[in-house]
Amino acid sequence: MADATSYALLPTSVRTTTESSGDSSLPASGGFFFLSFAVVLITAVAFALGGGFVKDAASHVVGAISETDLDGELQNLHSLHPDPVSRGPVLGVSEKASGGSASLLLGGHGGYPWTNDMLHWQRTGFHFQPPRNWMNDPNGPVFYKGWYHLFYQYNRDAAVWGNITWGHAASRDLVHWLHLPVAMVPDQWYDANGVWTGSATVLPDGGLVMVYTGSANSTVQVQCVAVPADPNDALLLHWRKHPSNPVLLPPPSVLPHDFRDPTTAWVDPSDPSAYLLAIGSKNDTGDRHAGVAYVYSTRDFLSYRLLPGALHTVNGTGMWECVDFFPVSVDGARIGLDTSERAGDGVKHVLKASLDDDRHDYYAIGTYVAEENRWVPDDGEMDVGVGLRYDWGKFYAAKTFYDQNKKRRVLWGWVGEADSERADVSKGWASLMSIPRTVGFDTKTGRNLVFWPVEEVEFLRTTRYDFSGVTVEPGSIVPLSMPTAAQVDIEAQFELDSAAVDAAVDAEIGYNCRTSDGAAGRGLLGPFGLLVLADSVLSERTAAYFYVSRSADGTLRTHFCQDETRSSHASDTVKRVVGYTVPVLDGETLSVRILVDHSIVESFAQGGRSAITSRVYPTQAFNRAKVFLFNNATSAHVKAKSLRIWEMDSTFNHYYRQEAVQICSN
Ligand code: DQQ
Repeated sequence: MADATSYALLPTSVRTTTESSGDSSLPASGGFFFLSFAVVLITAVAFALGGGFVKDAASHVVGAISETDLDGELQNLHSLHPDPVSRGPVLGVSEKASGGSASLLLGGHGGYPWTNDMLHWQRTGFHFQPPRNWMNDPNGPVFYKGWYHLFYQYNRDAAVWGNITWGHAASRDLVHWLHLPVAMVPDQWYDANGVWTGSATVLPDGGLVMVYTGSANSTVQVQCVAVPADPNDALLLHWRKHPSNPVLLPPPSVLPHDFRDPTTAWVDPSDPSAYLLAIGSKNDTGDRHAGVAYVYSTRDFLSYRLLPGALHTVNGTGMWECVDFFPVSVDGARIGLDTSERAGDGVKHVLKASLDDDRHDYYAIGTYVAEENRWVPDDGEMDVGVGLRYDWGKFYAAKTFYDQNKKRRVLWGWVGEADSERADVSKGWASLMSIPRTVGFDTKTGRNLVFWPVEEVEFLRTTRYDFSGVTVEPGSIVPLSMPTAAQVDIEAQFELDSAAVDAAVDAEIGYNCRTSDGAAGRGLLGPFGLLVLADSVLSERTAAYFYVSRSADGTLRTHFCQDETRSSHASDTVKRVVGYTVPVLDGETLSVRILVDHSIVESFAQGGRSAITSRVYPTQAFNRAKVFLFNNATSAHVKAKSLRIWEMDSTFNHYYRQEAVQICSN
């Protein structure tokens, strides 16, 4: 599909600056790199003439599932429903296809004619992904005997969801990984349909226990326990499923396939010899369609007691998958708290649920009243499932862990594909993990969390390019000259010209990223920001941008959005405009950090108050990805007060063997 955008490249000025290189600790002025850029004017129609949006095209597929009995089950269902049916619900969990339209079910034909070079380029350089095949949720992340462990939902047979095992990798620093043999496979009756999501609990003596969901068959989910076969093995290579499994069956009040994904356990504040853990579920009685988090008490992880009531429930939100529940320090005294930290002065609790209905991770901050088995959101209107999200893009089934090594809380999220299942099968893999992000309370707003790439990501920065001080005229684009921008870390701060802001009394009211024209729209005070993974003529580009509007009461509102709609000529990828308002306090400049790593773009606005993740699949920009500044506002000049871009090293992950353990240990 050719992009309908027509614009003329009209260089109006050329400027040179110096910049630093190599050691990223050097100041910008200390290096010898030469920068030149052209300011390119475009007309209002330039962006606006772009092609229409390609909305989500839900794919309905039946893919490669190895167990014969399950195949039989799918066949039966398929004969009842002549239309394609999705694989997930049949097997007791939601849709797992990537969302693009060229599905395997349709014979694997059609769709964009991807070349091997393009598909090969889509693999990332510094994000975690298994060497091959399908991955989904992060499981049981933990720091154990000097190693960070990441387990994940993994199909070792194919690049589509099914036959779920626990993949496993370990790392010294959360960015360089040692791929280890799978930790658990479906080899028991109680997890024959899949070893599903679970969490790790570190015991006071340093021991470790995993509680996970066994999918016994397509209609029953049970909870199971596994422990390290050799607790002295820092790599945790072997796991022993407990002979008492399953340790927990669905209570009579819930449907047996709506009972999954146990959290990390925390010490019961009223009984230090007991642990509590939460499990997500759904209450479909009447027309409630409520998401629910139930809490169980246990002393030995083998026998459990359901506490009366529920930790929390929200009508209309449907099945809560992958619930997470953890304390945050609200006075900013500590960046992370152990999961067992008690509620009280300076400590609130975050409840997160992954909504099966819309595949987004929602959270709220509130008060945990342990003695009443109750959690109450600070703001009822911003409750779980209706308010804040961890990320406004493609990001699901996330899980945090307390890193006792660096005393921080770290978040992993599953970033699925937005291309077709057929393309996933061709490239031989599907899904990435987000960059690991620290999670903390935003002491400035007092209302939200902040998410930020772990500091170890900065060690991957190599050559730095500094474009600070560039002013972008209304309706213009500025190419940023650097050799390649497929793996970069960008940090920018923008200033909107204050005269234009004051004059913009008529700035649009009710702007919404999702329903807007994205980067192609034009308003008095936006959109402006960066175009990444762009080709030189901008026929493909992904925009991370701000848009300042007014609220009904006349105050300014800032939106942070990501526009994927022009990210690829391929029409069988899901492309959307995503994002939401982001708080900007008096005196703050607008700031964004963007991690670009081939087919993933992760952006963090205002120090991480808002995060957006996109998957994009360029057909022109691949291998020669460029970055541009743009300002499509009609009246405001925008100055990039600071703008630095680092090339990023690859993490060159290793497969498990003794030499690799040595290399990764150093
Ligand atoms: N993925 C797992 C389930 C969980 C879902 C199955 C969330 O345990 O509810 O792969 O993506």
